[in-house]
Amino acid sequence: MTRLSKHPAGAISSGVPTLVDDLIAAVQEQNPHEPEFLQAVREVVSSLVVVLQKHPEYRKAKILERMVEPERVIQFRVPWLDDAGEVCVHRGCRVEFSSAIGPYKGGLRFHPSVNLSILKFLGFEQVFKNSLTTLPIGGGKGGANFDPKGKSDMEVMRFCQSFMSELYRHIGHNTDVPAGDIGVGAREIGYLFGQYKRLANEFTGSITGKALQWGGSHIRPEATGYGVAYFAAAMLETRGESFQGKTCVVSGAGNVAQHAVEKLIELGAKVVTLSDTSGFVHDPAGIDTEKLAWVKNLKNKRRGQMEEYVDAFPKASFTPADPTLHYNPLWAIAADCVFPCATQNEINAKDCEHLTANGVTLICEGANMPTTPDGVDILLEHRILFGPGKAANAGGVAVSALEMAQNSMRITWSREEVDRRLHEIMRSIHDTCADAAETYGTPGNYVNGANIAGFCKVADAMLDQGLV
Ligand code: NDP
Ligand code: 2IT
Repeated sequence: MTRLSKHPAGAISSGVPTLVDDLIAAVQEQNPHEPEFLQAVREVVSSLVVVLQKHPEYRKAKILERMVEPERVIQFRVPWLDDAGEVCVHRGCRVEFSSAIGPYKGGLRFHPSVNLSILKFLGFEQVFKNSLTTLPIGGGKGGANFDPKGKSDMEVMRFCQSFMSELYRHIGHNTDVPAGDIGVGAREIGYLFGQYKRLANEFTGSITGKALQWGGSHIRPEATGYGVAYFAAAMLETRGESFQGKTCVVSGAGNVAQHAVEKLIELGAKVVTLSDTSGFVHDPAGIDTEKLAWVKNLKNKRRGQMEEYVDAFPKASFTPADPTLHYNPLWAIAADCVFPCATQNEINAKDCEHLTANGVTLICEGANMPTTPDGVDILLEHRILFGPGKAANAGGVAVSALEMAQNSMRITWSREEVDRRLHEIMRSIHDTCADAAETYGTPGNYVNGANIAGFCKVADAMLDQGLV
């Protein structure tokens, strides 16, 4: 028996805070070198005290204790040859976290920082996110500590083929359906799917984010960013506001950032920043559709860095990334609305102090867990509209699930149809989070709302399915 199951089944509800503290301590003890995973667990679990108090059946069945343990973790060697003929070896992994409400579903991340802690935090978050989408998908995440940056297309292809040569035996359209994430875009998905199809000898929807011509869905590339903007618009609406004339600060310059900016411009906002690992650009005149097209070409085709932006648009300024600073000057730029769309823990408490001092109205997370917990506390204390990633960025995986549905039916819905469904889903996620926050006594707190609503659906499924 592990420490995770030491509590008596009938713990009285007044003992729930202790139960939760003990659970966090046990997770820490069993996963001592996984700070990101622990951070994600702590955040979710602290929202759930009120739920466990109300639902002894969840306590009795040890739902939470089971949910913090992935159903399966697969780790494997990825050997490949670079263009110079050198042997390279990377570590691949797939965390199959929960299949309570559908096949494991979640992206693959290729980035040198990838480790088990990061993949477990992402897989854990994905369980709740996918539950919120209204669609039947479980949660998972995978990836490798491989950096596609600076590699030739043929090197990326050889890596993807080697990675899939192991992964293919664990996935499938009814089992586990990977997709993209940081470092895994259209090019990587193409190579991964090609190798999957070759090994499995079947053309099924076992990967999403495919190109439109061979099984992809309209709007999937845009879905995460568009969804973030739709979610933020719904939050603004609760205060009778819209994006018209609002100044927005966005981080990242990849898939999520590009399409968030595209939709924000369409909704009447003025976006003044974008960033990548080289630093950030500040363009006070606004990044319009023409400049955005230039950025898309830079990042998706030429695979260059944002520092080049000021050569093309000299009225903008570029601030190089400075890891010695304890805050990011990007978040000190005055704005009405803020969209972190790069990576985890990119906004800390100091940054949140700058944001609140500048009178920010809304922060909506395009990335997964981009705000540190002490930062989130500051934003909530100031009653800023705060959309947590697991709700706000769920549009990407939601349209992935729509891609799976289209693949199963062997049909393709129109762009308008998918966008309409995405819009409806984001509205539904917003309302579900708002309702759950209200029901459990913290109106306007979308963090609690997302955690509670995401949890209850999975918990009920687990109760129905017995001890598995
Ligand atoms: P991309 O690889 O397309 O873009 C990532 C961007 O963030 C790049 O501009 C990259 O800079 C920058 N970035 C990455 N890591 C760091 C870092 N450590 N410090 C500073 N900048 C960094 O990824 P996505 O846009 O797909 O993903 C962005 C975020 O959104 C991630 O948190 C991801 O998990 C999340 N997400 C993605 C979804 C999707 O559908 N793609 C769905 C839901 C969430 P550079 O170009 O220099 O590497
Ligand atoms: O974090 C995420 O939700 C994603 N990277 C998208 C996952 C997916 O399966 O589309």
